[in-house]
Amino acid sequence: TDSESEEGEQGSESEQLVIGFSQVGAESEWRTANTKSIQNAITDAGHELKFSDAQQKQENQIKAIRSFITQKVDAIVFSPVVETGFETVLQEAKDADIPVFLADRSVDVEDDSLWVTFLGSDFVEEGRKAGNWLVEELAEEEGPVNIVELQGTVGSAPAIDRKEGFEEIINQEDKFEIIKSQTGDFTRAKGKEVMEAFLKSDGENIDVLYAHNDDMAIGAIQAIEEFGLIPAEDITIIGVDAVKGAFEAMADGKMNVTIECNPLFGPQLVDLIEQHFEGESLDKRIAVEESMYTMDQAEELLPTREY
Ligand code: GYE
Repeated sequence: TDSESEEGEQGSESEQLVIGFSQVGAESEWRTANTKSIQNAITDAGHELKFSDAQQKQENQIKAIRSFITQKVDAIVFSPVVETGFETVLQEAKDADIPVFLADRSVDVEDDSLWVTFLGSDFVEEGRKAGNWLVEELAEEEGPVNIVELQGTVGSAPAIDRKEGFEEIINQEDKFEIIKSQTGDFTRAKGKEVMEAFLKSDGENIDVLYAHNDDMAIGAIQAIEEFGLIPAEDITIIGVDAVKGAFEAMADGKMNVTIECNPLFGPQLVDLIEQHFEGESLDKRIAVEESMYTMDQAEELLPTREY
């Protein structure tokens, strides 16, 4: 009936928005899944998307946001490459009355009125999970346990926080030591290259690799094999993200554990944007729920993984 269809229209009445999305880059499997999830959620909800890939460079993001402001978009979705240095451009967005939604990574600015809400994972907690897994796994080991660390992009929230959470846990026991720590920029190629250098200088002395994401761990696994050591046996391998590539590596017995970081929050993000435009006030910090997975679960879970 007429009245029903009117009701139906009212129910889905939310405003059609033009949304500018400044993404970090395409550095990892996680990132490609995240980009798709956000892009699809925006267009599936009937909004118009303006997309910009920063190729892991802050200056590109600042330019993209300025261009969104000039184009008078309704809202800006922003995943900052690094934490600092965004005050000016965020103030420009605020002055133009354009709400900014932080997705995935946060910024380190004093004035938190510069964005509406931050939807992302708790990276410190992920680091703690990695540390706790290791402490338990090597409980019988006397030590010293020599750890090498592949950090994410320098200055990025996940690199800073995953390091902090992991250290908080392993520093509670004297036997653990991080003997080398360097950035692999969240990419396979860089992860492999830096692991090669670690192996060259410390080779057989390395007991554990803690990689801030799976892509770097996967690159490192290749380096370890080429060096003549057995990944997950000679060197315990910890990654973060829980992407398909990590499940494949674990199913092959080449990687020990991955801490989940869920990139598929596009629909949740679009809900938040719509709620904001409907006049609701949002929490400043909204977390994505996640878990962790070990080698023995990999084969069973692999077919169910969506990213
Ligand atoms: O873990 C990594 C990506 O910001 C959580 O960025 C994200 C991280 C993710 O490149 O793979």
